[in-house]
Amino acid sequence: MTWNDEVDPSALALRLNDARRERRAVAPLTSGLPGLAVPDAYTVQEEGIRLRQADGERVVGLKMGLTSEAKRRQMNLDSPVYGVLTDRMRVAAGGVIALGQAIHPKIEPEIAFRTSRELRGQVTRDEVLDACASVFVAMEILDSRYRDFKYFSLPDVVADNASSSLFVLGEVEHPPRAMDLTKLEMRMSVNGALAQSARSDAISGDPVVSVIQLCELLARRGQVLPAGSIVLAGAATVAHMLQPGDRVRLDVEGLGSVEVSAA
Ligand code: OOG
Repeated sequence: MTWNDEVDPSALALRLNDARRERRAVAPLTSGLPGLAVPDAYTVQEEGIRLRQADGERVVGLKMGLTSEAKRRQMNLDSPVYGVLTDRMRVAAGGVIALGQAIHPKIEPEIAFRTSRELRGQVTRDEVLDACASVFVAMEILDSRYRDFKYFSLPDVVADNASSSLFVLGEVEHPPRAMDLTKLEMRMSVNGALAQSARSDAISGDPVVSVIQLCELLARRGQVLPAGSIVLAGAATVAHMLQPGDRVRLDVEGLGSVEVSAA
């Protein structure tokens, strides 16, 4: 589609950024702009990140979304997307999430990587493992800026930074070749009761494949995965809607655990 003064990417990014800052849900962009395509939506996402950088936030990594069949079915969407993580989105392990700062937050069980070398374009599984210094347990807090957490197409979720809100990382980092990353049992409990569980191959068949896909998606935008990035590989299960008082814990076989509370 062609941008014009009425629907330029910065105006759309500003609309979503204001919604986030004011905790006010808005209509999906495609309800007014049915022609919005995925590449346009990434332009909106990039503009949105520029607004956050202008506000002093620093990019620390990327997140993959819709990498598991469970999530794709739940959201009725068919392909993986990425979003950007900033320093201000990080919650300390064991920390507290203030639900009043969000619109309708949900939490998901994840596996994360930290890169020590740049990755670009088409990469192999071995190249990803060589470029990742560590792998660890993580949870992502999603918070769509769209009304009722409802959007209807990939461009909507891409423009909204793949619904990302906050993330929490486990404190113990492991070498990525120390275990079979496709066979780890993941159990997320809320207030001591099991809420979601899956094996790590629910994430793209292999969480490393999420990183390969991320590099491909970035290459389409002429971008690379920088050294020193945190990468959230995508949720293994559907998300849990957070309620005040929730204490959420994720245990991943071989990787340890991480906890966060909601107030
Ligand atoms: C989209 C983001 C999904 C994941 O890990 O699958 C996601 C959404 O559910 O709104 O981050």
